[in-house]
Amino acid sequence: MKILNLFLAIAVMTLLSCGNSTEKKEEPSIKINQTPKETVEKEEGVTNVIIEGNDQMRYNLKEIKVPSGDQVKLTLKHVGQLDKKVMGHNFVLLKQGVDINEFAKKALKAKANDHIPVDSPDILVHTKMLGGGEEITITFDAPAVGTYDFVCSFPGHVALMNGKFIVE
Ligand SMILES: [Cu+2]
Repeated sequence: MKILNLFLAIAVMTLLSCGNSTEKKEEPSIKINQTPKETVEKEEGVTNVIIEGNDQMRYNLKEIKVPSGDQVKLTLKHVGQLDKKVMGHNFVLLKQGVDINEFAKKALKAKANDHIPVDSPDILVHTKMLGGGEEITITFDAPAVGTYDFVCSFPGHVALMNGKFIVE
């Protein structure tokens, strides 16, 4: 009897593992169907830029290159889950010659305006502050040929969240 029980147990386990393996095989095909590839239509004279910010206080881009004379359609996506009060992200493009740390000090004080200093002469363009799961698109004309700094002006983020915006 004992041997028969053991045999049955093995048979059941084999059946169960077979069941699992067929389930696993189905997963990839479902995933492929659920994630259609993002298609960005190429418009003449328009450069699309998608930049992400995450819960680890990072942008996914360190450098953005744009041809001069183009219109820039920039989308900022907060791909994290944290609230904007604890892990807010924005995209602030600064004028040439502005020190990013000096700017961050001014931004720190501008809490009432989502850390964008009101009427700041340092800023070319900026997005609003986003929390996890949010995104926003802004459109602007590429500034003159040159290299510019972009930062997130949320308190403490500038050290990790900065990069170069290059117009060429
Ligand atoms: Cu940030």
